[in-house]
Amino acid sequence: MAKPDILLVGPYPEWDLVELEAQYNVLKLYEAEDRDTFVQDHAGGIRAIATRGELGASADLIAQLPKLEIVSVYGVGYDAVNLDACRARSIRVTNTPDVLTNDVADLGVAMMLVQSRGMIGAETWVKDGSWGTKGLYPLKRRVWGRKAGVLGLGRIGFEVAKRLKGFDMDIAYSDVAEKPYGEGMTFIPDPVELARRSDFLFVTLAASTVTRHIVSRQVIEALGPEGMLINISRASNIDEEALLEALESGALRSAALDVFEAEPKLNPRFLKLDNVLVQPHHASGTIETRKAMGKLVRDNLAAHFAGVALPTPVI
Ligand code: 8YV
Repeated sequence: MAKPDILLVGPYPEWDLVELEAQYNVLKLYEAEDRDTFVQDHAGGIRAIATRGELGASADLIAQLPKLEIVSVYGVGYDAVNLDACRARSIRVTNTPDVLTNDVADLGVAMMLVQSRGMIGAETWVKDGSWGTKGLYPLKRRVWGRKAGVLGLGRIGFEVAKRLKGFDMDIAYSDVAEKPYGEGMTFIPDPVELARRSDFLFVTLAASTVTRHIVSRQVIEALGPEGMLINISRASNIDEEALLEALESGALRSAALDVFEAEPKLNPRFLKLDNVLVQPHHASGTIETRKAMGKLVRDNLAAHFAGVALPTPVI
């Protein structure tokens, strides 16, 4: 029996590619010289899309694939998949939750520590000889015992909060409703009020049209000149122009960001700032977790083509 055609939107690690190519006829969109022609040439046979969280599947791409049955996302965020276009044609969508939760939370907390304690600059201080010529490294800011806000107490937000308790931090959170598992934390529905009472504000909520720019200019101003913003969700959750202006003026003390609008072509203004820790969208980027994500992508595809329940359906 012929292997089903699947469209691979972005590159997967070799260990995933080998497994996929054993089961499917993998069409690599990202290697095509002319993507539109490539899709048109193969459209009639493509039954599945395998994509990445940040790449998704647009309404235009979905419309070009008359035989499409499923979109399998390598990532927990499916905001770049046009769900309305999928719903209209009963196209299934899956993602890879849970397997990456702890890695993402780990990196978010690490980013807070590295930025607040100035560890990137401290390593330069040693390596460029400043320690010997200029003496003691400038004092930075404490983390333990201070106030943290978690915007979105979902799986990742909860794991961030769990880690912050280990630093004896005073933790509050915002979400659409108070959470039964939020004991020991203060529920503050309004993101502006959450920012006002926080020294460190983590953005951990799933991105959607509803959450776009939820970290508004007002939230950023409320976090203020002593505050730090940590984003391990999606850039769309933040008004990036307002963030840049606040960082450039000192209205916001600092930020630690793993995601950016138009990444990897992030706004060059970020690169001129010394109060921002920039990271290349690698919060889930460990071998262990990416192998688990790849397997979940394949398990979802296999379940679909076997006609059995999907392990991690979105729709
Ligand atoms: C993924 C992410 O690793 O899970 C998501 O939604 O953004 C990342 O954790 C990335 O999408 C893989 O390309």
